[in-house]
Amino acid sequence: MSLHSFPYQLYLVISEADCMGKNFLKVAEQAILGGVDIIQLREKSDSTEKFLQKALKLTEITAKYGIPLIINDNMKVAEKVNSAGIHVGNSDTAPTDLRKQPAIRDKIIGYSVEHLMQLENEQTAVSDYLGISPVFRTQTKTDTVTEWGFEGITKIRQLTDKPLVAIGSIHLENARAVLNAGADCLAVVSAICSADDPQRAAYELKNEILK
Ligand code: TZP
Ligand code: MG
Repeated sequence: MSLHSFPYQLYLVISEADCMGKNFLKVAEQAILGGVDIIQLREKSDSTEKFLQKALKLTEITAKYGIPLIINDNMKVAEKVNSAGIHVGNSDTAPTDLRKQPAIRDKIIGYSVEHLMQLENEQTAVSDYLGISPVFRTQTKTDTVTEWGFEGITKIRQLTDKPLVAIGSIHLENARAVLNAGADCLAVVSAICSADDPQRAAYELKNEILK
């Protein structure tokens, strides 16, 4: 059962390191001004305390613009900043367990699909959206399993009605094809975080989605 609708089309996944020395809070704000409508903070190597401090600062920006903030795989941080949601992978805390946590149970839960078998388990059923991870191999995250490609998106689309968030080497040139293959939402890291002008990069991607 999903608790939330998912009316988002351009999803920024951000970490400080992926912003290449730029201020990640500024990048996030510029991305919002360009048209990003949901943001995930993904800090894989920070202590919980450091992650929390970043999340608190980012919350000031997302709250200012009314943009949902999703926390990657850290229940404590998600709880403390009262984020809109949490995103987990196939080997993180299971969505069914997240739904049992009082502070988490009502949040948006995103779940990455790395194997087709996951579509048969109850984890997908209790999630609000599924990440198709990765659509294409990417330098941003190298420990990936299946490279889904366009065919993989279409196959998953046929197996589930859940909102599908595609991630992995998505940029302006392949954005339309990823949507046409069956994705509902595009998630990007480098297409926005390493752009010279993150606001413009977000604007162009959003424009492509809305075409
Ligand atoms: N999960 C699957 S691929 C990926 C994540 C977090 C990184 C995507 O980064 P980029 O730079 O948009 O390819
Ligand atoms: Mg994980």
